[in-house]
Amino acid sequence: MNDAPAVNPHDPNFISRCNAPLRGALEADYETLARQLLRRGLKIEPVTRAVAEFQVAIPSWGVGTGGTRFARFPGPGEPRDVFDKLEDCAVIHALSGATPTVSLHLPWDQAEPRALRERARELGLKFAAVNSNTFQDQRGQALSYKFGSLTHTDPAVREQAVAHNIGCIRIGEELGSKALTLWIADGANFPGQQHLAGAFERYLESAARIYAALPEDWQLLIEHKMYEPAFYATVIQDWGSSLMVAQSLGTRALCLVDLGHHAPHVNIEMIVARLIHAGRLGGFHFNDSKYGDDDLDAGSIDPYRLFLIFNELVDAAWRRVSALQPAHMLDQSHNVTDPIESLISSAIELQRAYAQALLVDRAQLADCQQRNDVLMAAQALKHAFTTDVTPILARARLEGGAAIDPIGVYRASTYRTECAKLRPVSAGTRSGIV
Ligand code: LRH
Ligand code: MN
Repeated sequence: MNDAPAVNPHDPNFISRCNAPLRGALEADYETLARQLLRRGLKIEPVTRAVAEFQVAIPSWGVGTGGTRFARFPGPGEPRDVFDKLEDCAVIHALSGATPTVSLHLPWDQAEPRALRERARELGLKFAAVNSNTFQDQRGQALSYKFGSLTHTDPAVREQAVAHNIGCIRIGEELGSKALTLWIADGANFPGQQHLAGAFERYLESAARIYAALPEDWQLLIEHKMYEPAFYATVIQDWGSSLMVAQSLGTRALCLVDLGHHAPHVNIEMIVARLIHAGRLGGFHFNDSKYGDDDLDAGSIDPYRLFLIFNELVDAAWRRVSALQPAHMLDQSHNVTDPIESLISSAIELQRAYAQALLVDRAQLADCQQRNDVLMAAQALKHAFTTDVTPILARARLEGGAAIDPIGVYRASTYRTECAKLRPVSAGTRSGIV
């Protein structure tokens, strides 16, 4: 940004100036926790190192204020375009140290790939999976997706949707991405509206053509969703449908789990365990929800569920499950908070769940499970979950040149105020997430 704001939150000197008065207390808390863990036979350093290496991608569509079908209340300094979004993503990474990649959504983030790549490089960012969009009709689009895209009964509409996805792959290649996330809204609102088997077969045929266009080092991430915008049947409605697709397409087709895409009370950590068993867990869209696809901040409603998901990932690593490298991404809609603050704190809540999962005494847990000592088995998980790992998370940030108190630094900076001056208020309270 050629007219840099007065106090730039990603200025390392500013960050270390803010860290200085906090270092002493952090040191003391860290030593206390280290002693506590040592009494449990656990070394703190490997956990801190693992947390420092943990990365999660930021959804470009998450840095602008989100909305619902009722309204959207834009905040000051809304990003005007993908370049403003990259600026905001750079602030999130500078302060959290955990978000070096951005997941773009096309055509929402359409821009000249070389300029995008160059700007990202300047900001120290890279691109994660790209997301296609055949759930909206774009201006000038020939054929409508009202009745579906990859599964539409009209082969010309399916052709248009396949071409769009292949176009996204080509742009992603220029950006250095290595995956396409494929979520489609295709489905029905009424019984009888859609032939359930026929729609799935049309999906498989269309997806096979997208898969065939993948560069050999790319992955196709299939994202299932129970409902919305279809309210009776969604073609890729659950993990079973997603797994069937992945297994029919090929080894580089994997399943992406968006935490908000399940019915309330569904055991998502069990789904994660099954997809790991099948060797098809490709990634996550982390968020939280109480009812539907609420896209709330990760760990804000049910942090124990988030912990149990990371517990499955750490357990698989402990069992040396091969080639398990799920792509971690956030997918949230920030309707009433500053998106930058929500994304910083959400990235940290993922690190928290990961660090806690690393503190599970897996040998003790396995022994309790073997002897059906139910209570002690449950206690083994709760003991880790109830450990306050905040000093580990802050230490990992400090060692990575990020902020001990990232929200404090962000608020002490004048970033949002400067953005408000530079970025005119976007007119009107449009609904929808962008
Ligand atoms: C669908 C979804 C999908 C994105 C969209 C923005 O609900 O989770 O991942 O394309 O949100
Ligand atoms: Mn998602």
